[in-house]
Amino acid sequence: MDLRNGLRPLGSTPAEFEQDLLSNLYYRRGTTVESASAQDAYETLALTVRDRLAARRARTAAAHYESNPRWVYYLSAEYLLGPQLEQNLLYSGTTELAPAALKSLGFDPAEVAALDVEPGLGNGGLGRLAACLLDSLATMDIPAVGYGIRYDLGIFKQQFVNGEQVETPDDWAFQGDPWEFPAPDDRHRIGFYGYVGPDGWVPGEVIDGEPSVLLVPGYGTETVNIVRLWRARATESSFDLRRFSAGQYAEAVEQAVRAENISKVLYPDDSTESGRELRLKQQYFLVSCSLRDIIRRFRFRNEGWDGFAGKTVIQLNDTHPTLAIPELMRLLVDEEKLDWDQAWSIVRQTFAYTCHTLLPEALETWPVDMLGRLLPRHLEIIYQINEGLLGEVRSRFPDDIDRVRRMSLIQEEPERRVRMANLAVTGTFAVNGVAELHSELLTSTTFHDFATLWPDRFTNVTNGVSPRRFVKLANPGLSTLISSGLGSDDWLRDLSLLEGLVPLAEDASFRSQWRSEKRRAKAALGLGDPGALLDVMIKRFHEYKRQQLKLLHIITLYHRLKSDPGRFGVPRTVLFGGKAAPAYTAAKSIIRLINAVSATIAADPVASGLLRVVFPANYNVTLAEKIIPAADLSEQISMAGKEASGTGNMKLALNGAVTIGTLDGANVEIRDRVGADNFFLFGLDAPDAAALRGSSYQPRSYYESDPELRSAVDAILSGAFGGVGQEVAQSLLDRDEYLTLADYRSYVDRQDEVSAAWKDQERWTRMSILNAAHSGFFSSDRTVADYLDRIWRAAPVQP
Ligand code: H53
Repeated sequence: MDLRNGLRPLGSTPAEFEQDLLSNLYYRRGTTVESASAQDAYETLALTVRDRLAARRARTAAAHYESNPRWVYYLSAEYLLGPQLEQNLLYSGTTELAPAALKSLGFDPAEVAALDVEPGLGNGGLGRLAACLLDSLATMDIPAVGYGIRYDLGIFKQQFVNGEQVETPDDWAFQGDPWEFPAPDDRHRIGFYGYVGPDGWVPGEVIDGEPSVLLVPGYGTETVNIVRLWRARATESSFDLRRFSAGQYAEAVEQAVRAENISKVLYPDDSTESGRELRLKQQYFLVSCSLRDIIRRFRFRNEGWDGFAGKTVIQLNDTHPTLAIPELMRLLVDEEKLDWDQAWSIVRQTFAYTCHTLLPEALETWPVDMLGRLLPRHLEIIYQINEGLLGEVRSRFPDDIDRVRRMSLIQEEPERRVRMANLAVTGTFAVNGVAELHSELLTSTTFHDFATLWPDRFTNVTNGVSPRRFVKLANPGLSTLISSGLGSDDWLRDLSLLEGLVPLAEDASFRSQWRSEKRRAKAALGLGDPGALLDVMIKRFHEYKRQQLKLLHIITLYHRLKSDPGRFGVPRTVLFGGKAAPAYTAAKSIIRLINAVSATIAADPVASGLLRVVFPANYNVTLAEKIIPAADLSEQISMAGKEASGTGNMKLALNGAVTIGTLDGANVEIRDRVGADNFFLFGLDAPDAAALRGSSYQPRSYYESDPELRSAVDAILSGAFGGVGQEVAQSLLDRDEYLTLADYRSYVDRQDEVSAAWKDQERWTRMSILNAAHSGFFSSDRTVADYLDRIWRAAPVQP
């Protein structure tokens, strides 16, 4: 069947688009213009736009079928795709057509657009990275599928009640999701629990995984790839009619509810291990459904197993999908009857693993008991993999018992647990960190033993971000200016072309237009004085990221305003955005204290117009797209050696924010590229920070010897900010795990230089332009190119 010739082309004139809208409104929404609600109009628009992408999808699928290519499969427990409407309008070339057609049918385009809900199926950087990589894979015509979970409830909504974070559920698809295609016929049956009998695993519970497909269009190309998100469904037999008839209504659906709970909620913990069985179930559910699907797709054009690893690379996004390794072993050995060695060789050639952290507490481990109960056969397989691993270690390093203990897939003390990161390294052909520094630290610390045993397995792929979403869509004004400066919009597909802006930094009229765009973005945020420096810290709340350091700086500025105004600097608006994991008490205390400091400063006439702290609730991709274009200063102030990469740092630099930061994660590479003169560096580097942590660090000595630091901490302790947050100051004095006090002086002094630089607006604008000009490297297209070159080795297929 040749789909290329079989499809009626969809309209491309305004009249035709309007016709398509109308027909969707009648035939698929079942209503009329006169009686349509804004929601009807939104869903109709989404269907009309989706149709255009679906036509391209059909052509893409046909081309893929014909060429039987090598596939990239991305397995991720999280995707933060961001709002879909604007992106899909842009990628389908209907950004102008759509609002015109809506208007002429009597709808208000702005009201309709406001109904687009972002699917918040991720926590932070890792989930957003997955979305940027999918965008780039499609843009670069790489045959790829993303696999994930279609959580009913995404990342919680954040509200502030008396300054405290309160979480409410995010029922994002309550009205339905017009962008997805449910595919109930592609269900797979998944087992849990049970026992291992003579013929293999006999599960004690089964559920169905049902996929929904979301379209992932490429920019400036025909390709439309897909992401498949699995939803847990009870099997037909799980409704207990007998109990229902007996009036036991809750009991009758109990089994079904338990089954469907698996895809109920995204776990809102970021970089910490939750240790809950339901999360382990989710992980197995994701990998088992996805592997069956991958094998099904392989079978379309291929037979046997010899060609599998040649046609398939499966990227594991962090350890969350690591159970894919024993699961593929089980499928090959138990179901396909391959011998162990052949199966292991296929597995080892198929998987690759990206590690996203350096925090030891974020490296997942699961209790052996729990894993063995939930997945008895997988535990056996893990033991067998471990035997092979430890055999290799013993033969390379005879009598090195300590090394064997460290590298084992099983941690013995204080409780027996399976180390998922060790399993991921053992079962893959490539392991990468996400920034140069991070990858170096992985091989020198976290995975040092493994890097000694298998040095060739380790590599780096520095993260990147989509310039389509984070420049073009988020910042249309600046995008137009960049295109006019460069003479074309080719930079959207080759971000290295931004280097062409370098000479324009010396052009006064270009600088003035650049400043106008910043001011316009600030005005759109509604932050009052657009002349004030907008100082932005947007990211998850975590002590290692050190929002508390920013807070000490704010309090210091406030104290200077009151007692030493000559040292204050320039008018500033400090903007925070971010959520704390619901169970992370210390991070929630910091949020509460920020809101309290904000209120105290707002109520003080001395500060008015000079210093403001704003903290809009519920930071998400939608809000990020509004904040990033407006930012002047980007806060990347984590303790060196803790942030794996960061990607907000890249988005902000690309939009002309100047960074104040430590030598951590990708900050190092940003500074190398934009130049030391255009970056405000402060603080201990990773080796010095590690050394100080390793010695007997005395936070109190910094407090005692620095009067400004002392008065900032004392103010919190004395209850000067609504009487809250004392525990934040106390923990800084007592422990200060992330060296906040050690870096305080260097940070505050650097901030004084920021203020001085801001006073010279021409100088600042030059720095801002140069930041954007030299940040082309941080495109996720380059990231994908590096993955292709170092790990994936897949080639483009053009529809
Ligand atoms: O992944 C980002 C990094 C960032 C890192 C983050 C991350 C998560 O969002 C969740 C779990 C995890 O282990 C790491 O913290 O530094 O930029 C994408 O690589």
